[in-house]
Amino acid sequence: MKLVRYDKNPVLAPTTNWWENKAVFNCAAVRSNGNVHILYRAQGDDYVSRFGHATTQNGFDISCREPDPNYESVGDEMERLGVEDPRITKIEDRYYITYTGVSMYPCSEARPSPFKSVPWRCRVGLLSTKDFQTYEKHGCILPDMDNKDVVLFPERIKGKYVMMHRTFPNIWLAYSDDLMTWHDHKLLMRVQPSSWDCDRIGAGAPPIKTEHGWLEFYHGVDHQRNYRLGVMLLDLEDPSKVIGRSANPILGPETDYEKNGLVPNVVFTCGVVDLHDQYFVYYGGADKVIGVATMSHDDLKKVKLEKPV
Ligand code: BMA
Repeated sequence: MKLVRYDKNPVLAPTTNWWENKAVFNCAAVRSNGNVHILYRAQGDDYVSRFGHATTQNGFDISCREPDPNYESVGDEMERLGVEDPRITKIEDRYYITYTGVSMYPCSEARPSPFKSVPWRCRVGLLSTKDFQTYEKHGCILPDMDNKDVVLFPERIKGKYVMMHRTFPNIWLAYSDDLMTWHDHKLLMRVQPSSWDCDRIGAGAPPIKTEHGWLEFYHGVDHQRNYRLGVMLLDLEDPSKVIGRSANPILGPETDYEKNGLVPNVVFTCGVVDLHDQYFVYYGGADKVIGVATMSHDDLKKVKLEKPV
């Protein structure tokens, strides 16, 4: 069972605006008052990532798109190369946005990176908003730790806030009383040897509560650097118990806009919306454009799940 691409993809592409003329990709998505808000990562002439904002009413066609960045990080050394890959979770009456703040370690303190190249420093930040116009910056929530792919669960579980994060190359859980200080880090799922998600995995969209468990759309990467999407289901009461994960990917790079862009062969989601009994999966194609693909609730139940090793 696979996601079905919208036939008019991509739904968002670079414009001639200087801050988003190279790439628009990896967007958060959330429903609010009859709209889907899309907060996307944009790169322009300076290759610094900022967030752009667009809305859609039917989930497919863009109804509004702001001409200026909706959010940019100013004056924060830890985010001097920008803010990437936003994920939105509505908790009570606020939208919380987790994202990756990117900079470089000073050469004098650079530590070996897994890719033996630029010593990127990736910190996870937290913002919140009620209206996608004004933002409160809460700061770094995993200090002193290179990390990314953080998603928040939409409600407390057994009294605690819960997040998924990615300590390379696996997906972990952590718990908090206040969304700022995180503890009890616990390995949730490892890469699966010889599988589509053998090299690294990361959470995609914030988990969605279903009668069968927490539904998580995640990305998996193989040794050829193909980024694909799959799902996992976690126990509702104890999300550290994985009920199952996709035996096969539900979306992989097949079209031209998924194979050819700034980074080839990438489909990468940060936002999924439940609309008209369908999951609308918004995803970056080859780190350059945004597409949407859907799956009905009934079809999702047919996705072959297996126990992780
Ligand atoms: C990941 C993130 C994503 C990107 C992906 C593929 O590490 O940086 O923003 O889409 O790599 O390049």
